[in-house]
Amino acid sequence: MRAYLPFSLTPLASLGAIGCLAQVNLERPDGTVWTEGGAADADGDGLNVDQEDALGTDPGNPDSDADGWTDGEEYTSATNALDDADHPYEGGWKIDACRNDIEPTGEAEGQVADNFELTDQFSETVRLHDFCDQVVYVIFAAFW
Ligand SMILES: [Ca+2]
Ligand SMILES: [Ca+2]
Ligand SMILES: [Ca+2]
Ligand SMILES: [Ca+2]
Repeated sequence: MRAYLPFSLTPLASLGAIGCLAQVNLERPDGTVWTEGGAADADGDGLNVDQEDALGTDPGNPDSDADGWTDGEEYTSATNALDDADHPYEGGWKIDACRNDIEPTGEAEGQVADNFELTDQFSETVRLHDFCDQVVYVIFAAFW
């Protein structure tokens, strides 16, 4: 099942024919926008050929790592389009690109916690650092 993602691809020009130029405007969750002109998006994944070259993805395959998410969806979701174990959450949870820059500092108030994992209501493993720059409430309970 594919869930709604709160991000969108905004093609400034959608030219379908191979060899045509297309400028594509891609916005990531943190608001950064990547505008790149280049040969048209022949595989329909939302990335033109220059963008695919820059990312190392296959311009002839909409899902280069075969994880079920297109290269364009992965770029705008800040996941790795070349790693099938890394993809957007089914629940549509926003993943921020800063997740790879986080260094845990400890467990005291004000420190950065380890990148622990929990299971969400879709039975998918979610990782804390994916939600950097967002407010996250974590409720713990223990039973004996
Ligand atoms: Ca493409
Ligand atoms: Ca592609
Ligand atoms: Ca993919
Ligand atoms: Ca992936």
